[in-house]
Amino acid sequence: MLSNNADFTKMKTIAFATSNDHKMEELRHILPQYKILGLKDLGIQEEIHETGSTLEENALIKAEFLFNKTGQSSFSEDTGLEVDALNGAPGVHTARYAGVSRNPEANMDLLIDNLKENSDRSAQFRTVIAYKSANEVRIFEGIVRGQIAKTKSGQGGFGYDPVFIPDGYNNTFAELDQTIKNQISHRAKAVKYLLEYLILRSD
Ligand code: ITT
Repeated sequence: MLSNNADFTKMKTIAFATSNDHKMEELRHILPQYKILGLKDLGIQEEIHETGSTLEENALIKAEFLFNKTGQSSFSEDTGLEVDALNGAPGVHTARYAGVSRNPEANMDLLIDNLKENSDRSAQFRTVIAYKSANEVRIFEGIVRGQIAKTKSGQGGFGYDPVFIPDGYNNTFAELDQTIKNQISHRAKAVKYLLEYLILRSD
C-alpha cells in the first residue's frame, strides 16, 4: 500500500492564475486531488490587468497570461455577484464596486444602500473558470442563487459572503460552515465541471 507521502508525490499539479489567498484556500478544499500552485507559489508578482468587459474575458486573460508565462496547463477564475434588481450589477465590477481600493466592507455597504428597501433581493454568484493548455481553451461556469441580506452577518469566507444567503439556507455564506460553502458554492460547481473535464482527458 502507498504511504501518504508517496500519494502526494504522485499528485497532479495545476497552475492557478490567482493572487487571492481566499480563492486558493477554497480551491485546495474543493480540489484536494490536485496540487494547486497560485501566482505567489510560482513567484509571479506581475499584476494581471483584467481589462475584459465580461467575466469570461477576464478569466481568459488570466489563464492565458499564466500559460504564456509557464508553458504549463493553467486555469483561472473570475467571479461576479449579479443582483437581479440592479440588472446584474455589480457583475464584472464586483471587486471594485465601491472604488479601486477593492474594500469588501465598502462594497457591501454600497450594495445594501443601492438595494435600499427593495423587496426583490434575489442575486447570484457566478464563477467562470478558464482553462488553457497547449491545445485547448475551455470555459466552465458555476452559479449559486440566493438573496442579499439587509445587514452584514458572519465572520467566515471573504468578499461579499456576509451579505449573501444561498437558497435553501437561512444564514449568510459568512455564517455557514465553510465546508457547506465549499460544497454548494458557485466556485465548487465550476470546479466540478473543470474536474470532470480533466478526468476525461486524464490530465
Ligand atoms: P484574482 O487574483 O483571482 O483575480 P480577485 O480578488 O481579483 O482575485 P475577482 O477578479 O474574481 O478576484 O474579483 C471578484 C471579487 O468578487 C472578489 O474581490 C470578491 O470581493 C468577490 N468574490 C469572489 N468570490 C467570492 C465569494 O466566494 N464570496 C464572496 N465574494 C466573492
